[in-house]
Amino acid sequence: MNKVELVSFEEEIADLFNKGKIRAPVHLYQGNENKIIEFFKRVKKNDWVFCSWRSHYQCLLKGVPREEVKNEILSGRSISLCFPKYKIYSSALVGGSLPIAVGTALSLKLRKEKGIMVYCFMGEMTSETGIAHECIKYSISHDLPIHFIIEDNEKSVCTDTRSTWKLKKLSYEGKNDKFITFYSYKSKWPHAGAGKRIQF
Ligand SMILES: Cc1ncc(C[n+]2csc(CCOP(=O)(O)OP(=O)(O)O)c2C)c(N)n1
Repeated sequence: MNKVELVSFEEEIADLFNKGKIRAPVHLYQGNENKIIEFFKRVKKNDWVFCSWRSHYQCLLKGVPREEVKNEILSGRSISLCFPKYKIYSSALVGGSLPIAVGTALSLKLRKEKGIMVYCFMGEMTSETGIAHECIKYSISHDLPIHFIIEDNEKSVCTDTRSTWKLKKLSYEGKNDKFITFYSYKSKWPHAGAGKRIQF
Protein backbone atom coordinates (compact mmCIF):
# COMPACT_ATOMS: atom_id res chain seq x y z
CA MET A 1 0.00 0.00 0.00
CA ASN A 2 1.28 3.46 -0.84
CA LYS A 3 0.91 6.75 1.01
CA VAL A 4 -2.21 7.87 -0.86
CA GLU A 5 -3.93 4.54 -0.18
CA LEU A 6 -3.06 4.65 3.53
CA VAL A 7 -4.33 8.22 3.93
CA SER A 8 -7.54 7.49 2.02
CA PHE A 9 -8.19 4.43 4.20
CA GLU A 10 -8.03 6.54 7.36
CA GLU A 11 -10.18 9.26 5.73
CA GLU A 12 -12.82 6.66 4.89
CA ILE A 13 -12.78 5.30 8.45
CA ALA A 14 -13.00 8.86 9.84
CA ASP A 15 -16.03 9.53 7.68
CA LEU A 16 -17.72 6.28 8.73
CA PHE A 17 -16.96 7.06 12.38
CA ASN A 18 -18.32 10.61 12.16
CA LYS A 19 -21.47 9.29 10.50
CA GLY A 20 -22.04 6.96 13.44
CA LYS A 21 -21.40 3.76 11.46
CA ILE A 22 -18.64 2.65 13.84
CA ARG A 23 -19.88 2.42 17.40
CA ALA A 24 -16.55 1.83 19.12
CA PRO A 25 -13.32 3.83 19.44
CA VAL A 26 -11.02 4.34 16.47
CA HIS A 27 -7.45 5.65 16.67
CA LEU A 28 -6.31 7.06 13.35
CA TYR A 29 -2.86 7.67 11.91
CA GLN A 30 -1.82 10.61 9.79
CA GLY A 31 1.51 12.23 9.04
CA ASN A 32 3.73 9.16 9.51
CA GLU A 33 3.08 7.49 6.16
CA ASN A 34 6.56 7.95 4.66
CA LYS A 35 8.26 6.73 7.82
CA ILE A 36 6.10 3.66 8.38
CA ILE A 37 6.18 2.67 4.69
CA GLU A 38 9.98 2.96 4.74
CA PHE A 39 10.15 0.88 7.91
CA PHE A 40 7.91 -1.85 6.51
CA LYS A 41 10.36 -2.47 3.66
CA ARG A 42 12.24 -4.66 6.12
CA VAL A 43 9.19 -6.53 7.49
CA LYS A 44 8.74 -9.96 5.88
CA LYS A 45 5.59 -12.05 5.59
CA ASN A 46 6.78 -14.51 8.22
CA ASP A 47 7.73 -11.85 10.78
CA TRP A 48 5.48 -10.96 13.70
CA VAL A 49 4.09 -7.46 14.19
CA PHE A 50 2.74 -6.27 17.56
CA CYS A 51 0.82 -3.03 17.94
CA SER A 52 -1.23 -0.84 20.24
CA TRP A 53 -4.75 0.61 19.80
CA ARG A 54 -3.46 2.52 16.74
CA SER A 55 -2.72 -0.13 14.14
CA HIS A 56 -4.62 0.38 10.87
CA TYR A 57 -1.43 1.19 8.92
CA GLN A 58 0.49 -1.80 10.28
CA CYS A 59 -2.36 -4.19 9.37
CA LEU A 60 -2.55 -2.82 5.83
CA LEU A 61 1.22 -2.84 5.38
CA LYS A 62 1.50 -6.38 6.78
CA GLY A 63 -0.74 -7.47 3.93
CA VAL A 64 -4.16 -7.82 5.51
CA PRO A 65 -6.63 -7.05 2.68
CA ARG A 66 -8.18 -3.59 2.94
CA GLU A 67 -11.76 -4.93 3.17
CA GLU A 68 -10.82 -7.36 5.97
CA VAL A 69 -9.32 -4.53 8.03
CA LYS A 70 -12.33 -2.32 7.30
CA ASN A 71 -14.82 -5.05 8.28
CA GLU A 72 -13.09 -5.61 11.62
CA ILE A 73 -13.18 -1.86 12.28
CA LEU A 74 -16.88 -1.71 11.35
CA SER A 75 -17.44 -4.55 13.83
CA GLY A 76 -15.97 -2.33 16.56
CA ARG A 77 -12.54 -3.93 16.82
CA SER A 78 -10.29 -1.11 15.61
CA ILE A 79 -8.85 -0.77 19.10
CA SER A 80 -7.43 -4.31 19.20
CA LEU A 81 -7.01 -5.59 15.65
CA CYS A 82 -5.65 -9.13 15.51
CA PHE A 83 -5.10 -11.14 12.34
CA PRO A 84 -3.25 -14.32 13.37
CA LYS A 85 -3.09 -15.53 9.75
CA TYR A 86 -1.05 -12.43 8.89
CA LYS A 87 0.97 -12.60 12.12
CA ILE A 88 -0.25 -9.29 13.48
CA TYR A 89 -1.48 -8.75 17.03
CA SER A 90 -2.70 -5.63 18.86
CA SER A 91 -3.67 -4.75 22.40
CA ALA A 92 -5.60 -1.71 23.65
CA LEU A 93 -3.77 -1.82 26.99
CA VAL A 94 -0.84 0.55 27.36
CA GLY A 95 2.15 -1.82 27.25
CA GLY A 96 -0.16 -4.80 26.76
CA SER A 97 1.46 -6.22 23.66
CA LEU A 98 5.06 -5.62 24.74
CA PRO A 99 5.69 -8.65 26.99
CA ILE A 100 3.87 -10.86 24.47
CA ALA A 101 6.17 -9.58 21.74
CA VAL A 102 9.21 -10.24 23.96
CA GLY A 103 7.91 -13.75 24.76
CA THR A 104 7.44 -14.44 21.05
CA ALA A 105 11.01 -13.32 20.34
CA LEU A 106 12.33 -15.43 23.24
CA SER A 107 10.45 -18.43 21.90
CA LEU A 108 11.93 -17.92 18.41
CA LYS A 109 15.40 -17.79 19.94
CA LEU A 110 14.92 -20.87 22.16
CA ARG A 111 13.53 -22.86 19.22
CA LYS A 112 16.47 -21.67 17.08
CA GLU A 113 14.06 -20.43 14.41
CA LYS A 114 16.27 -18.33 12.19
CA GLY A 115 15.24 -15.47 9.95
CA ILE A 116 12.02 -14.49 11.74
CA MET A 117 11.82 -11.12 13.47
CA VAL A 118 9.37 -9.60 15.91
CA TYR A 119 8.45 -5.94 15.41
CA CYS A 120 6.81 -4.15 18.31
CA PHE A 121 5.22 -0.72 17.82
CA MET A 122 4.41 1.68 20.65
CA GLY A 123 3.71 5.36 21.27
CA GLU A 124 6.25 7.58 23.01
CA MET A 125 4.31 7.66 26.29
CA THR A 126 4.20 3.86 26.33
CA SER A 127 7.98 3.86 25.80
CA GLU A 128 8.37 5.78 29.06
CA THR A 129 6.50 3.21 31.15
CA GLY A 130 8.19 0.67 33.39
CA ILE A 131 6.92 -2.23 31.33
CA ALA A 132 8.58 -0.83 28.18
CA HIS A 133 11.88 -0.25 29.96
CA GLU A 134 11.87 -3.83 31.28
CA CYS A 135 10.93 -5.34 27.93
CA ILE A 136 13.55 -3.35 26.02
CA LYS A 137 16.27 -4.02 28.61
CA TYR A 138 15.51 -7.78 28.64
CA SER A 139 15.43 -8.00 24.85
CA ILE A 140 18.76 -6.22 24.41
CA SER A 141 20.51 -8.20 27.18
CA HIS A 142 19.26 -11.52 25.79
CA ASP A 143 19.90 -10.45 22.21
CA LEU A 144 16.38 -11.42 21.14
CA PRO A 145 15.20 -11.18 17.51
CA ILE A 146 13.00 -8.17 18.23
CA HIS A 147 12.91 -4.54 17.19
CA PHE A 148 10.91 -1.82 18.95
CA ILE A 149 9.46 1.08 16.97
CA ILE A 150 8.59 4.14 19.04
CA GLU A 151 6.24 6.57 17.32
CA ASP A 152 6.34 10.02 18.85
CA ASN A 153 3.28 12.26 18.39
CA GLU A 154 4.23 14.18 21.58
CA LYS A 155 0.96 13.35 23.33
CA SER A 156 -0.54 10.77 25.65
CA VAL A 157 -4.26 11.29 24.95
CA CYS A 158 -4.25 15.08 25.66
CA THR A 159 -1.18 15.21 27.93
CA ASP A 160 2.23 16.40 26.76
CA THR A 161 4.62 13.48 27.26
CA ARG A 162 7.80 15.53 27.74
CA SER A 163 6.33 17.89 30.33
CA THR A 164 4.80 14.92 32.21
CA TRP A 165 8.28 13.52 32.85
CA LYS A 166 10.01 16.92 32.88
CA LEU A 167 12.27 15.67 30.12
CA LYS A 168 13.53 17.70 27.17
CA LYS A 169 14.63 14.46 25.55
CA LEU A 170 12.75 11.19 26.02
CA SER A 171 14.52 8.00 27.10
CA TYR A 172 14.83 6.50 23.60
CA GLU A 173 14.63 9.68 21.56
CA GLY A 174 17.04 9.71 18.63
CA LYS A 175 17.69 5.95 18.84
CA ASN A 176 18.05 4.19 15.56
CA ASP A 177 19.92 0.95 16.14
CA LYS A 178 19.56 -2.83 16.05
CA PHE A 179 16.80 -2.84 18.67
CA ILE A 180 15.08 0.53 18.48
CA THR A 181 13.73 2.93 15.88
CA PHE A 182 12.38 6.23 17.21
CA TYR A 183 10.53 8.58 14.89
CA SER A 184 8.37 11.65 15.31
CA TYR A 185 5.24 12.73 13.48
CA LYS A 186 2.36 15.17 13.85
CA SER A 187 -1.18 13.99 13.21
CA LYS A 188 -4.22 16.04 12.32
CA TRP A 189 -6.50 13.61 14.19
CA PRO A 190 -7.28 13.72 17.91
CA HIS A 191 -6.03 10.87 20.12
CA ALA A 192 -9.22 8.90 19.41
CA GLY A 193 -12.13 9.45 17.10
CA ALA A 194 -12.19 11.74 14.10
CA GLY A 195 -13.01 15.14 15.49
CA LYS A 196 -16.79 15.20 15.38
CA ARG A 197 -18.32 12.54 17.57
CA ILE A 198 -17.32 11.56 21.12
CA GLN A 199 -13.57 11.67 21.52
CA PHE A 200 -10.96 11.62 24.24
C1 LIG B 1 -3.15 0.18 31.08
C2 LIG B 1 -3.78 1.37 30.40
N1 LIG B 1 -3.83 2.55 31.02
C3 LIG B 1 -4.38 3.62 30.41
C4 LIG B 1 -4.92 3.50 29.16
C5 LIG B 1 -5.54 4.71 28.46
N2 LIG B 1 -4.70 5.15 27.35
C6 LIG B 1 -4.96 4.78 26.09
S1 LIG B 1 -3.87 5.40 25.00
C7 LIG B 1 -3.04 6.24 26.20
C8 LIG B 1 -1.88 7.13 25.84
C9 LIG B 1 -0.76 6.46 25.22
O1 LIG B 1 0.08 7.41 24.56
P1 LIG B 1 1.21 6.92 23.59
O2 LIG B 1 1.84 5.69 24.12
O3 LIG B 1 2.11 8.07 23.34
O4 LIG B 1 0.43 6.48 22.28
P2 LIG B 1 -0.44 7.29 21.19
O5 LIG B 1 -1.88 7.02 21.47
O6 LIG B 1 -0.09 8.73 21.29
O7 LIG B 1 -0.06 6.70 19.86
C10 LIG B 1 -3.61 5.98 27.43
C11 LIG B 1 -3.11 6.53 28.70
C12 LIG B 1 -4.86 2.23 28.54
N3 LIG B 1 -5.32 2.03 27.30
N4 LIG B 1 -4.28 1.18 29.18
